[in-house]
Amino acid sequence: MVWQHVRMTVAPHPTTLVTVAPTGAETSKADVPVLPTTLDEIVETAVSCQAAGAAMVHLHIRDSEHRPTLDLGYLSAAVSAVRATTDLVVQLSTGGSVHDALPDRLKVLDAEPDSCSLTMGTTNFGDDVFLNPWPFVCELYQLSQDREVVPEFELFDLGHVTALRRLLDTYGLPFGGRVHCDLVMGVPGGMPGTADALVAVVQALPSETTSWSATGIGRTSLPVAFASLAKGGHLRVGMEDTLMLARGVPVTHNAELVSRAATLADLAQRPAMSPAEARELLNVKSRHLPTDMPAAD
Ligand code: KMH
Ligand code: ZN
Repeated sequence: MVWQHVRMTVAPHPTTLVTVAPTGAETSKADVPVLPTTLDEIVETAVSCQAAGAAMVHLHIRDSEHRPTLDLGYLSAAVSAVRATTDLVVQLSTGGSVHDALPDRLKVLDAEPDSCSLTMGTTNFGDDVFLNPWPFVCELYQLSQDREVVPEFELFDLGHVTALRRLLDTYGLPFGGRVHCDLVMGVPGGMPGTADALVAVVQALPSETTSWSATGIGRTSLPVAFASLAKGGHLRVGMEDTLMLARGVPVTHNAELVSRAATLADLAQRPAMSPAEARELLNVKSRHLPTDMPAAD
């Protein structure tokens, strides 16, 4: 067998979706003052991260006291501001914080994001529990179909793949017809951030899956990124998941993590894709006003 003739069964996408998750809900501003929490900081972060190679932003919003909020006014203001200043696909978290009530998490879709996260099961989350009971998952999924919001299925464990299979069998394909997953690895209580775990999940993904990314929490960020690229996946990075660039080197801006991810994608010869390519990949509804087009009065 001549090695040049060896083919991969599924060709990886020629470019890499880099998603930035800049803030999260679990780190406090007091502990990490450079965490973007105000609207101005979120917008500046989104603009810088798009320039560094991000095509989608996964947003958690904070209130005026820098506390996580699911208040519709804050959410809508952030969606509008990021849309007005970038071309990024805007994904709102429906996971919120571990303390958020399930009905409040459903209301996130009222802010009309392009995409929403949708976690496929309950997970121990450090000392807390990230609650995602099956009836809630089903309700949120059907709401995303009704509201024409493209879900990103968050998989924290191998069992979440089984739940995704069940969801697709019960309710059919998401709005837009694409099945995009994100492996969230290395959460204390979820699957480990290892290449072995990544391969096990990827091999079990439903055949309807059209794209997937992976993110590794904390020090698993780099091994998960390498494993994802090696397996043909996309990348999520950001201060929601990783606060250190290396031992003793804190992240000072999300763009550092995005820029590093874009460099890895270049090395893998699958450079970071543009927001326009990401819209096509995920088939999000056209809600976005291009940045060069003035808003109508
Ligand atoms: N903050 C975590 C408990 C998501 O955004 O959908 C949940 C989370 C997942 O971050
Ligand atoms: Zn999140």
